[in-house]
Amino acid sequence: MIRTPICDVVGIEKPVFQGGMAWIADASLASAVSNAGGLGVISAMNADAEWLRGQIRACRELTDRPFGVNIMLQSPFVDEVAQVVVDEHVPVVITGAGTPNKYMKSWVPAGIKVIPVVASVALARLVERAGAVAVVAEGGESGGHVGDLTTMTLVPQVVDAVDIPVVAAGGIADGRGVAAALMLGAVGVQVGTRFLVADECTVSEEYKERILKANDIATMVTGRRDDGAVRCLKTPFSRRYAKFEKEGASKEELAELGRGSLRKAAVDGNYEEGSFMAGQSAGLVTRRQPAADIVDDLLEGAEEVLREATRWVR
Ligand code: TUI
Repeated sequence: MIRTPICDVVGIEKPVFQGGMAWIADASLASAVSNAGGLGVISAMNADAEWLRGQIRACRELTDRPFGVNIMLQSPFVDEVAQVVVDEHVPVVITGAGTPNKYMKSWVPAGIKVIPVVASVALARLVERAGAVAVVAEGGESGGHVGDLTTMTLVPQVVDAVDIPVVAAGGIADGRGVAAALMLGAVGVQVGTRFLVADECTVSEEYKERILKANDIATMVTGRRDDGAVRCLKTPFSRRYAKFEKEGASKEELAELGRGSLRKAAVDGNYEEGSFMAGQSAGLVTRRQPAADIVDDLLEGAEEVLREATRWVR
């Protein structure tokens, strides 16, 4: 068994967070991960207030354990969903893609445990001062919106910079990754890509198949030119986007091309026009399983390699 300080901070048994994947992470997946002893997370990205409220209530019907809501700070609905998490007494809020301090002023006094995703030491320090109970240090191996640093370099630097617990994310999809994260000083992991193929994940079949088929070089990053870097599978859509970018398309033209693309992948399974966000760990994801088996495999796999970890020490 692996139990760490993050378990007590959020009231979970197993130090595994499920990534808050936009258009994908709903009450079905979140409740399955929470019931398995990890922290399930609902993504508020695609949602207006009423959709999110419905998902939070559905999640409460499906589990009596703690769960989180992921708020993507660039979402057009950010102000309204920021209020919903207060009204609905959501236990944990995880933020991404920006600086959450403006909202922490209402979340922290409401008793919400705020755990921002950070891609730099500077932001980790800032959110610690603003009352974050922990941070997720996310390296650029992850899917979706990514920063520049790798998990290997970011995690230990964030661990050294803050006194709150650090959860590692980016590139972690099996027990070896979990063990490595613990060696870097993290006390938990956040995993997205591997949960895409969980039985309880409601993403399109096409998306699941593409993840299962992906190899080590199956992903690419677009958007670096305009500081909105996004990692997704190499598909007709992402190659077209990259070509437009290279040819000097304006930000507005690119926004138009990208509009609705994540929904087309996640909901419609449209391979030609969809944006299939995924991390570099997709090549490690080879089988469908219940979410509970994924949580246990991550931790049991870590235990196995950690027991051997001193093999070369003389
Ligand atoms: O947020 C994520 N991952 C995401 S958000 C997302 S939704 C989306 N949809 C369409 C286009 C683009 C995105 C999909 N995946 N991860 C957390 C994360 N945060 N990664 C990197 C950062 C980050 C980067 C810079 C956080 C703060 C930051 O600071 C800059 C600033 O705003 O101060």
